[in-house]
Amino acid sequence: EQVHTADGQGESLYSGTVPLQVTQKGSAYELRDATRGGSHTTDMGGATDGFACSAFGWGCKSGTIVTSPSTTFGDGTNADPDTAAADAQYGTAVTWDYFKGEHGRDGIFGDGSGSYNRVHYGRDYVNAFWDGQKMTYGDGDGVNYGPLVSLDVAGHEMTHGITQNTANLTYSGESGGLNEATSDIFGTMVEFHAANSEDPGDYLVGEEFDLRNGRGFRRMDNPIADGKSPNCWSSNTKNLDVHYSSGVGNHFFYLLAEGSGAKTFGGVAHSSATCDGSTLTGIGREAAADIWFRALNVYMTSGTTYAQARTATIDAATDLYGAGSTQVGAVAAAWSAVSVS
Ligand code: ASN
Ligand code: ZN
Repeated sequence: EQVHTADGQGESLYSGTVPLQVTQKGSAYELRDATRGGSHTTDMGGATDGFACSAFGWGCKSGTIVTSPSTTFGDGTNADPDTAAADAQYGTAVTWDYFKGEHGRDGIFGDGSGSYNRVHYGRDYVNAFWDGQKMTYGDGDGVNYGPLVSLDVAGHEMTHGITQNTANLTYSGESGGLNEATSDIFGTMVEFHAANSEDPGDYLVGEEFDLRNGRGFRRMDNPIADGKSPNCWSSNTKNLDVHYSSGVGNHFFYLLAEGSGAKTFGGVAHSSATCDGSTLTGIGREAAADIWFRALNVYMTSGTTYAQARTATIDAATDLYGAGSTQVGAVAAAWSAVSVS
């Protein structure tokens, strides 16, 4: 059967009016992007997976493909359930384009095939996740948090898929912290990649749907601001929840890209201090991200520790910029600045 792809658009919650590739189905349109491996978005209508899904891998629900009578999806408000779907689908498109354009990665699986998003998962669910096959997004509780379909979180969840299909960092201990940091790093890069006036790009994670103070769950310039994520490595880092032990990797990446001291992103003051008192100059986001991606794709393995991540990123920077380059020196200095030697 021939696929009829059409230029559509989303009226999103967090990114304004966004372009979407949609698929004609009869006299209607599906939120399915034939130009990006058939990536699509389904609506769970408040349903969740049962116990048997996580325990045995059956009883998982796939939701209903989001459909519109026109090429426009959503109305920019939560009154229309297709609005959050438009954000999720847009997040997939931007993440797809970021990884393909910047890192030559052809989708999560590296073979050009797509995955899918499930939105409106559960009731008052304040989380999002990758389960090995697809991304799932909750609506938040509507009081402190809105739907978790912002670009940084979409990029974060899709990056879990890419990590699983590259280094496959085990999701516990230090490798788990590196897995989480990888998702925060590329989720942030995706946000910058799509930077628009409504969401200009910053090193906060989840600020768009934070209805309390707009600061989100985590921040990379000063991870300890959440009270739990360490700025500096210690022998206890491996014992922390992976969403906190990521702080060391997030802080490293910020220092490598932006350097120490104060900067402003998206109108939000950022400030990063080193653990060893050094002063660092950043090498820029693109170089830092290229180094991290090559380390993830070529050098890191399932059991990589922070000390091994230092070696992996130095090796990646050496490949990309040459031994003795400014970038290699900056990678070493930024790891030392988060107490990883
Ligand atoms: N939102 C979380 C994450 O992607 C869900 C989890 O704990 N895996 O990290
Ligand atoms: Zn994660």
